[in-house]
Amino acid sequence: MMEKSFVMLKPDAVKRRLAGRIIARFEDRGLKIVAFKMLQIPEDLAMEHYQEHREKPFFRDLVDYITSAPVIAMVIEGKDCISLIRKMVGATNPAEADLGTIRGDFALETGRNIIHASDSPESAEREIKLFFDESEICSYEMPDREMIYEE
Ligand code: IDP
Repeated sequence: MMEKSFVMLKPDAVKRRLAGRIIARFEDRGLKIVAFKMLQIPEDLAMEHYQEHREKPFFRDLVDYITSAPVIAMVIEGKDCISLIRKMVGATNPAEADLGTIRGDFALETGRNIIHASDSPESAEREIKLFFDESEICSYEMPDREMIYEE
């Protein structure tokens, strides 16, 4: 099924100038970027985005980290792409992430794990709405679509 996922390059990815290489992995795989922006996340948006973690001991550090510098927020579309992108991103703790995953190749610690990706269709829908207006989500055909999908 065609899905949209919310993907965010965190401040450490931006400051370490890894954005191009990370984005290329999604493009190379055949996924389609349908929305894209750089922003410095305000504190209230950070707290809303990570609301499920508000009682956790690391919550304050997480909000400070995610608001510390600009992020690159994206909506990526593709067949069953929510779970696919989670696989490409790797485990939350980069020290445990498989080599070949984004976290496994570019990061070392949980609190500096460089990228966020939605973990379910419900969270994707919620997160896309938090960061993008409907008018910011683009629709276009990939000319090589039939080279990527069987039908
Ligand atoms: P995920 O980003 O892989 O979905 P979650 O468990 O949803 O992982 O946690 C959200 C984010 O909170 C993580 O990506 C990481 O930045 C941060 N985080 C999670 N657990 C810890 C922790 O134990 N210490 C510090 N930061 C954490």
